[in-house]
Amino acid sequence: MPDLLNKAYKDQLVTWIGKSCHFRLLYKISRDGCSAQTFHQKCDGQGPTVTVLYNTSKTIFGGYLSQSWNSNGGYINDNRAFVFRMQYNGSSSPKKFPIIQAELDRTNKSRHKISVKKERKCYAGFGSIDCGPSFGNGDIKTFSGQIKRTRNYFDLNGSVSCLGDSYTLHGENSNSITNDNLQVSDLEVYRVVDGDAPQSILEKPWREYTDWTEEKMKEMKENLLAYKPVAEANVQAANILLLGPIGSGKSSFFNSINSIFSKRITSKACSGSFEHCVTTMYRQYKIKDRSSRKYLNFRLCDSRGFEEGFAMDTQEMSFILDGNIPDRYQFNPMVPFTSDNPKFINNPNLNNKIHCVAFVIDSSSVEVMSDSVLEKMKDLQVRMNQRGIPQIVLLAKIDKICLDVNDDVTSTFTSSAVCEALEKVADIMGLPRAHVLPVKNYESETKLKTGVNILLMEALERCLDFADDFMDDQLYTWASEGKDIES
Ligand SMILES: Nc1nc2c(ncn2[C@@H]2O[C@H](COP(=O)(O)OP(=O)(O)OP(=O)(O)O)[C@@H](O)[C@H]2O)c(=O)[nH]1
Ligand SMILES: [Mg+2]
Repeated sequence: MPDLLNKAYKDQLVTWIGKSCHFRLLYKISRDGCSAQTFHQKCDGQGPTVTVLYNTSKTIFGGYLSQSWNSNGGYINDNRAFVFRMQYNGSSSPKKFPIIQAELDRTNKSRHKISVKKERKCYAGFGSIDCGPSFGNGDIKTFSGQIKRTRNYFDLNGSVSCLGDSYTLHGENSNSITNDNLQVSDLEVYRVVDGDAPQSILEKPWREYTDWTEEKMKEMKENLLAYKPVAEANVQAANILLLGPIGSGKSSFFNSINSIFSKRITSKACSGSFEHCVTTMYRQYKIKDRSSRKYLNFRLCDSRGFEEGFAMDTQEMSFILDGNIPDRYQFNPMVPFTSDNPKFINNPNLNNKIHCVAFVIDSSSVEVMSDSVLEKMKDLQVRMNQRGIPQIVLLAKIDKICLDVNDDVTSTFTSSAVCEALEKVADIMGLPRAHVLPVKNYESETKLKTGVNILLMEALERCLDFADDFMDDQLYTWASEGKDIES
């Protein structure tokens, strides 16, 4: 989910902070949920941060701390802290309100004398596990506990009535800074990182994708659960064939999709990193939804990876595309499958055929893909084109080519590294860029993540759309040739 702070406002913050720096989004209530506990999990100990609130009066305000947030239950002493207003009622109106340094008398008692020493103390922030970001001595209390979204905003239970207690307001007041309105569409906390922003994150996304919310994820899941192939095709399940170089993430893609519907990380298909192919058996995997205990109406067909030094039998691949090869067929590069094999499916119908091919390509090795592997894929594409089978590329392992995506996949569509890899793959494969879908498979995670699920399901939805197009096309061809669908 892209951050909301525009470049001009970021530049303004850099000027106020007084040194070259850039901003990394740590926490965002519309994405991560509005909970004090989550805020502390994501922001404690992260060094300097900027907190930004966007209220429903179109006013943007917040605060900067050069010290880390903590959950110690005490004040954060920071003489560089400030609160600010960026925008007021929809118009740009930047103003910085610096911290007031309180002079405190500290009494030192030694055996012989009592001395009073002046000490400067700043009540810049308050770190408590029960509270979201809090500035000053109650100047800006954002929220405590957990706040549920109300329609399209969060009605924060904090207050700004003490604004001006610990920060100098230069004649302004809480109303002219915040409208005294804590109904916010969002609250973001950014880590302030020294140095200029790396080029990897672009100002504008290269592909429009704005909704990374849990609601969107649920909606996508519902859509996939409701998916049925084109009714007239009389096909029980759409068949998506996963193809690609060894170790590119084919089995992991199936495992990841299976995990989403199992509601936990699963690894039914063996995956791993070995010199040779891990998958040696052709598998047509169905996926069962854990809640409804129903199978989804598509199959992910996992196959052996293309390997240098192992000649791929293109006839065998044609048999897979045409539906002549059964589930659980053990590939044997020495003895390819032939029509004499007793398991050979004669007269396959549309149920057995592949309806969409998804090439799985490791984004971190696009540059080093060998010519022989490329040649194999091109050769196969010719066979697919002859049959009119649609093709898609799943650009996997995007977490390996961009640190920001590794931190958080919601940066995928602003990552220049992902954009470059995608353009390169589209070019190599001769496919439109819209047919290349970035994904991150589950590999080291122990828990499901909303953003990862959304990317995976987006890719799967496209495969199913394409599979439907293929079935439609077959029906049309057969109708025009006067054949029935069983032929
Ligand atoms: N970081 C990262 N690692 C991944 C991703 N997808 C797969 N992997 C890892 O890459 C390795 C190979 O993944 P597999 O799913 O076994 O690849 P495959 O294409 O099925 O490989 P073969 O069956 O050998 O052809 C495993 O160690 C996975 O954990 C991804 O999106 N990100
Ligand atoms: Mg595999």
